[in-house]
Amino acid sequence: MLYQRSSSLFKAAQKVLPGGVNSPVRAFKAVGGTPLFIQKAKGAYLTDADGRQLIDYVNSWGPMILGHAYPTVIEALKRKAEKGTSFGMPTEIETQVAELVVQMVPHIDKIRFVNSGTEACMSAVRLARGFTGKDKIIKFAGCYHGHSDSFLIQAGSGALTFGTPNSPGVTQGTAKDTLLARYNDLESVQTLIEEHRHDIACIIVEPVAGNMGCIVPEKNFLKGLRKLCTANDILLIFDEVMTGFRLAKGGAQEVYKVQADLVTFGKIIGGGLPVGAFAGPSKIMDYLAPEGPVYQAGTLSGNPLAMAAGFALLQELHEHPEHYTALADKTAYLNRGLQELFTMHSIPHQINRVGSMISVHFTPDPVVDFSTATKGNNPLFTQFFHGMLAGGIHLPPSAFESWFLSDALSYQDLDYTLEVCEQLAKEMKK
Ligand code: HOZ
Repeated sequence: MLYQRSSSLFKAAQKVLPGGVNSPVRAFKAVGGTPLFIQKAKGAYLTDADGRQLIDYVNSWGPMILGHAYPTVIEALKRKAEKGTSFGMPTEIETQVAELVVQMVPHIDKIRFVNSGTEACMSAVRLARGFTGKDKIIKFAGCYHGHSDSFLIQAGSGALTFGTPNSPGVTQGTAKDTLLARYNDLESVQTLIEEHRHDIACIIVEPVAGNMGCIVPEKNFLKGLRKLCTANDILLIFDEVMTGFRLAKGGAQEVYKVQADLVTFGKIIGGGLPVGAFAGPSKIMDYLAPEGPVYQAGTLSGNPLAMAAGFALLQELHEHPEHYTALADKTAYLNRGLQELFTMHSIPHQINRVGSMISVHFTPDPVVDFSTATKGNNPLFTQFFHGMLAGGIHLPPSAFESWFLSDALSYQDLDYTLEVCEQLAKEMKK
């Protein structure tokens, strides 16, 4: 049996962890079957608890952009760990990572490190509210900005996967301050602004959506948001937890040439360790405690291990931007191959891709927002997911997640992935 050990580990986990996991998507509920338990990973490959090697297209949901256990990251971690793992006091490496990020990302002067993307988005919104003196925020249906209360309103990712995009436990009081617009629909944003003209502190958006599958921003969508924000004294927050340092050194701001007022980052800024951050110009960032009145804090913020790993990874990306070209080429190659196979076998599909973020939606119609994303054929996705897994390909266990490629993938890995897909496509129900 393929998943014997994973299955017994899952049974043990279910006794002591709610649902047997520490983050819902991992439980495989959307696709059924036994969640994979991972033993180790190196480069482009995972080894599961049953000792099977799998080609990884999840890459810890993005940060392993150069592959797992990247040598300079591991070396930096080992060296740092010898010197102690947490002090709750400032260390030099925090400034070094901050200096590097300020060089790589456009339009930011200062950065605050936190422990996750959730914390980063939650804190950025608090700062936007404090800075503007306004309460309401606009988010987009199907976008996911972590699990802080304000964002669990038509949220994507696991919340969407499990049919609870509006989570119980979020109070009416909180929910009323989150206004919902449609992704790629500037008119829906304009209408909300007209209705709440003096009350909106910020618009938060995933510049490339990755939590309802991958969704590409239409031409002028991000530029249009910028214009609306500027005209109405609203701060624009780019949630770059997925796109930051992945699409380009400077993330989506660089790719789409749109300036955000605040940007948020996730685990990639810690080389895959538990780190998040938010950043912006001094004028806004100095509104944070201890300089300003908006409070935000954390003992593990700027943790030396996380900073060491992040510095090693970001430095490699900074010094070798050719990784981005290689990644985009590899992802385009996969895109073309998948497209040919599904077309040849008359399987209705859409493939959305930006750089090294890509996903397959099993629907004949373009997928541009929450409503079109939810029209995908989920039973077909489930069949695809399990077929690929049985063939040794690890994809996200939900149609509502982006795939993330790593530069450790070889063209042989991609060809093998397409071979597995070809076998499967012949059997997939139309
Ligand atoms: N919701 C996360 C991806 N968008 C998955 C987190 C995890 O299970 O690690």
